[in-house]
Amino acid sequence: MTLLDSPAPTAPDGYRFRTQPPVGTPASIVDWVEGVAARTRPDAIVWADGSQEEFDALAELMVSRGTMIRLNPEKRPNSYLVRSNPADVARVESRTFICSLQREDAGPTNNWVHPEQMRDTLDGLFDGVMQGRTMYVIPFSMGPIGSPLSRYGVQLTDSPYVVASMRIMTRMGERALERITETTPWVKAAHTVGYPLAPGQQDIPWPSNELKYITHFPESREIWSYGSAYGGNALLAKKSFALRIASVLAHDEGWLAEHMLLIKATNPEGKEFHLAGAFPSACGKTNLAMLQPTIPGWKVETVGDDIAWLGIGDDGQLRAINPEAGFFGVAPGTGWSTNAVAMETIQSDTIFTNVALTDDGDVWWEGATKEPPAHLIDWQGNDWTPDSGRPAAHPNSRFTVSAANCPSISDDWEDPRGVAIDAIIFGGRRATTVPLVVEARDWAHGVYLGATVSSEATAAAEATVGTLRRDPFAMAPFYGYNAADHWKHWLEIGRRLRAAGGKVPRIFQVNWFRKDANGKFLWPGFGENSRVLEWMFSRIEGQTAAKETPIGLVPVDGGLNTTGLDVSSEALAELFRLDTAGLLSDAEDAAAYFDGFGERVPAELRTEIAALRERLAS
Ligand code: OXD
Ligand code: MN
Repeated sequence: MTLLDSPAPTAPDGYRFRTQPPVGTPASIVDWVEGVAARTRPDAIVWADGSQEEFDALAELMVSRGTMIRLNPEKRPNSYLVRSNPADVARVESRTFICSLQREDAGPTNNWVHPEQMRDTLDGLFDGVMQGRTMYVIPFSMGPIGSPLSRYGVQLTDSPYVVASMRIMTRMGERALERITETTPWVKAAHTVGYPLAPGQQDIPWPSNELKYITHFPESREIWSYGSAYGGNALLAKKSFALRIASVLAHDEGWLAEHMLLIKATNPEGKEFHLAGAFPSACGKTNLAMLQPTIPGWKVETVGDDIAWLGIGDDGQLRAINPEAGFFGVAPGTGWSTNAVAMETIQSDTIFTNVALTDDGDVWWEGATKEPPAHLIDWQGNDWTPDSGRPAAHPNSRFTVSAANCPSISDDWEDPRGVAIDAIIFGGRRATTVPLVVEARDWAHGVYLGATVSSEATAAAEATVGTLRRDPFAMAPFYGYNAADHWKHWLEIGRRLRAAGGKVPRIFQVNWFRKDANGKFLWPGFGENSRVLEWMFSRIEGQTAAKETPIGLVPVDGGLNTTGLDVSSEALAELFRLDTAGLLSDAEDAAAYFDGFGERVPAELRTEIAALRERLAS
């Protein structure tokens, strides 16, 4: 019996999974699946078709194994809670590798191991690793089915949780497989939880392995992931494909794969603008993607919350798609007062991971409501009360939900041509020095702002508190190649955009997180950020002048709409205060950071630093 004739696992409700490749499946896929199966030796193979029936059967299977808890259908229809192993709760950057042939091609932001050495390691780890389990085959499309900007992949996994999550996060199954022909390029993504089962061995709710490897082979466009079932470690379409591997494809093919949200803003006259924004993790990206403006007449709608693929369209415009189909959002801090749109999005059809369970079968996390419930079961399955002295939900607990569930989803979010970008913004988390908003002087200056995105290190980050953590283009953990080559690529895209004759997007830097001397935030953020968007779009429309400063263009006095805003004039002044000493020290820090990339740093960016220092000094 070949593996492809293996017995099918049967779900508790009697659903029969598909165990044969659909007619017309390219031989390249069948051969690869058989090859991986021969190494990993699963008990069965399932070809995911992406149907609702299949999702329901997987959920049923996981409920019966204790992996999932079905939430109260009256409170949270079609929704589930999953608790991970406490040692498997986040992306593990220290175990993430870019295995390019040359170390320099991975660059200083990445862990590097030679591909041959990594393949030796993986050969050992993957040998028989799926014994006792089912291997699921997940063909998927990143980007709307049929968009010229979309790309394809096939993930193999022994985790039904990953299959269910991939159905929410990507367009997967039959409709994706139909698009892959013998000549369509597709990315290989192999994943295992690293927990084989001996005959008769009882499974556990969240199988994983202490040892983890999240590995990428940029030259052969492959991803191999071992030992984790959580988030970006395991949903390989997201950070591993749509950013790390796609950044390499984009570099080679002349487009951009970016860690950016996408929104459409409509002004009171009905004019639409599209904006792409890069923010490091934990800088309020989901909130901006689902922003509800406080200024009258404005509307903001969601195109994407995490990743954007951008290319120059036939019309010479920079156009962007959201390659994902769902949101994998951080739950804590999401509440009716901070992000009502997200709260509405997750009212049903959501998988929650590592949040707390209420006594009536619903979910809760810190920030969901002002007052915590009197009793909960925490993310580790233990009794919890407000006096417990520990969070009820894990700080990185998540909701996984389809973007189509989002009440603010934009009508053009699946436009196969992509949306035409008017503005690009770069944000970090800076308590000092960086003003609320600055417009770049030109494209090269904008690329400099992108390459130098920074946040003060917090106690949670692996750096000395008070020092700057550089996160160029918010891509530091997600580059598939040398970051300095990415900056060069951005400069090149700028030249091509100018040559194409379309409108070139304006570039802005924002900082919602500046604090006063007492450590209090100067800017209220959330819906009030719409005032900053309004200023950007009035700049684009040529409706408002700006003030030249050594670091770029800022609003003239009264240029930012403050009607109805509860911020003192002193706080406003402080939000835009030019701290020359701090800015000079930032420039020194940026120069030192660039030195780490040596010769690969584009000369234009060195020139930007020199010119900035000169302007600041004079
Ligand atoms: C994310 C991240 O989870 O950027 O999106 O870490
Ligand atoms: Mn992200």
